[in-house]
Amino acid sequence: MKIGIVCYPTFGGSGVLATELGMALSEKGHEVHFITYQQPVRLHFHPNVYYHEVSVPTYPLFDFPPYETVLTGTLVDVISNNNLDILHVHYAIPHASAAYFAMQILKKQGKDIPFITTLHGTDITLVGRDPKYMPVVTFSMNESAAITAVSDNLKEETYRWFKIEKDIHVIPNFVDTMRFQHSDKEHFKKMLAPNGERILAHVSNFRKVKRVEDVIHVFEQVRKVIPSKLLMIGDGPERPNAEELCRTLGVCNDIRFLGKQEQVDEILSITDLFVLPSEYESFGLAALEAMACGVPVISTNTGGLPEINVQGVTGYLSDVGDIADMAKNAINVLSDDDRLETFKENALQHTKNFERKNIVPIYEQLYQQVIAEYSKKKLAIL
Ligand code: GMT
Repeated sequence: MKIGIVCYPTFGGSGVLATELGMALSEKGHEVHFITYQQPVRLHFHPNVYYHEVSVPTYPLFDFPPYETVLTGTLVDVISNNNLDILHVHYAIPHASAAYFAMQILKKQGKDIPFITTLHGTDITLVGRDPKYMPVVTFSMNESAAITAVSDNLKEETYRWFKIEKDIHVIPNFVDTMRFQHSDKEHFKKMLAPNGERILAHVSNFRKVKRVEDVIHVFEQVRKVIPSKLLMIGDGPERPNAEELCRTLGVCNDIRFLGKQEQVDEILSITDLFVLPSEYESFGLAALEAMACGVPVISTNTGGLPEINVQGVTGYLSDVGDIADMAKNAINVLSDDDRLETFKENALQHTKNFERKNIVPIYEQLYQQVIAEYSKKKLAIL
């Protein structure tokens, strides 16, 4: 198949998943065209992968350069000149409405193709629910040939907040276990934790929804009982507040802010416990990648997190903001070597349910089904 993929090319989970999917499809022999405003962070060279930049021209009149219009124009160009079979947009805003508009233009030339929208999280639970976005998001979701959501919880949330007239397919996120696996990085661990301290880690884009300050509070409690270090990976608007809190609590010496990292798997390989205290996660891909490296997870029990983190097995779940409970659970996991090893093994085993090789074929089948139905419909109109 010739597949177009639209996503946010940044470190956010939706872009990561879209890129991993595109690369997996290209390795399976499909021709994959990424249409994004910059090269996606995890995109690597493959002969079957094409990259088309959405380059938004500036003009003195534009206080807000019209990204969606340029994306639409680029989609029209890429789809018609490369004879794509299907377009898959990740994150509804504004990708689904741009896809819809592009298809209307292409219809006039008899070159329209079906598009699929994958919902990732805040496009539904936070941003999409804003009345200014809602009518456009609802309309373009309903116009998609198929809608997928990354967890049962996100599917339920979508039905709860939007008037959706079709089935939403749940296709969980996946992890590439060839890349995300424990590797021996002992030398690296010794540098960061020279006295054998336990290592805790957090990975996110430091948005408010991630509650990064809770990570610091939990760590401060753990550190009082267990010698430990904390690695904060990623960057975003809440980082200055988190750094300020470290200074206020006097824990800076044991915390490293590493910024955006491409080799997250290497850092996770030296991590003993992953902390994800989010206000909401539709899925929590960062936690799944940690588990694939054999790292247990302390998380909140919100959204789709209970679908990947199993209470008392792969880690623990607490109410949002319950720092005392998260700290107690973290201490429980970290305080005993044998217990920690059991949690690590459980976390690793559980990721087998989310392996790339099992999830990617579900997308392929959906593409085939959607393409077949679409061409049948087109023939019926003729
Ligand atoms: O929060 C992020 O890292 C980005 C965000 C997004 O909307 O792009 O991620 C969402 O999609 C990820 C991939 O499907 C999920 O693993 C995250 O849980 C989800 N984030 C939220 O729901 C807050």
